[in-house]
Amino acid sequence: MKRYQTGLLLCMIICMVTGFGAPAATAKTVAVTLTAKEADVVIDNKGTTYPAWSYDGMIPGKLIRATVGDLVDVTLINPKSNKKSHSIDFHAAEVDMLNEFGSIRPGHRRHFSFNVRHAGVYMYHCASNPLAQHIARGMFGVMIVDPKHYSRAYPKPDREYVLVQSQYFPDADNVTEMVTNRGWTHALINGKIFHFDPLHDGNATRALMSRPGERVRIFFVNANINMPVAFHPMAGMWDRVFVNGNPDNVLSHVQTYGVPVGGASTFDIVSPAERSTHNLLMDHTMSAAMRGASTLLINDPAADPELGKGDHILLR
Ligand SMILES: [Cu+2]
Repeated sequence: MKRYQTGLLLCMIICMVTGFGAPAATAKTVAVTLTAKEADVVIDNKGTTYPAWSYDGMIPGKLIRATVGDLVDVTLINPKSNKKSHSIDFHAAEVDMLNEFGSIRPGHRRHFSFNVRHAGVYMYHCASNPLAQHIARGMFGVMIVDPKHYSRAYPKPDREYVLVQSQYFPDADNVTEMVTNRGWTHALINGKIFHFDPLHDGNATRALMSRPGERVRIFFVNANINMPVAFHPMAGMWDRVFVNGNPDNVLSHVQTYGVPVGGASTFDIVSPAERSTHNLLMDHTMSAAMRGASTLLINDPAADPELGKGDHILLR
């Protein structure tokens, strides 16, 4: 009996340390209210403004996080003060595009709900006409659907970050340029050019951080209009890539992995434990990398313990 109890205790400790079995989820309702906003936002580290359309005035919109089996309960508000019709299209939803994803005029709201059945990282965006313009002007965001349990194949990470890449078209009314992939001058990461890259932008003040040897999980979404992304961690390797963010779709030790337009994947990187290092998380497509699509990851014992945890996963 004593041996049995000791074994059970050991198993519980191992489970707690490795994160196996956590989180023990019961299905819940995740309530989300999003308000379409037609207002200027800042699109670079020096304060340039742009006449955006966005959810709640933020590019990307708020991070929505649910667990497999949850009900996501959505309210979309299009205030009377707006000029355009707007909508919301969740890539995690299996519904009716003409119903749930339909456009609403200024002064109206839409309410619907859906169950999330598949773990992953998903884009959401406005699907109103012209689609290219509503996305290019900033109406997109990220939903993470966590699996019910971590496992050896999908371990609990030490830190998590959300990165969303998009194309910047300064001429906000030129839909032809957006559709034909001309006229984009820069790439945005979480809504700003070189947002977290002080190496390539003297006005950048922030970077991603981890301690050496930590497992850092990047939830990466491609919100471009026409450009696929070749996501690469300079001076490192993706320890694992979870295609579409699903723990069942695992690849090991990948140098560069493609993320299609409107797609997303989850990328784990583990830096050497015995030294401080830096990685540049970049789109290896040079037209994007050299115009804004690179992010510095600093792996240092003095890393801010708050970054990549709790509310500090989608940095702005
Ligand atoms: Cu819209």
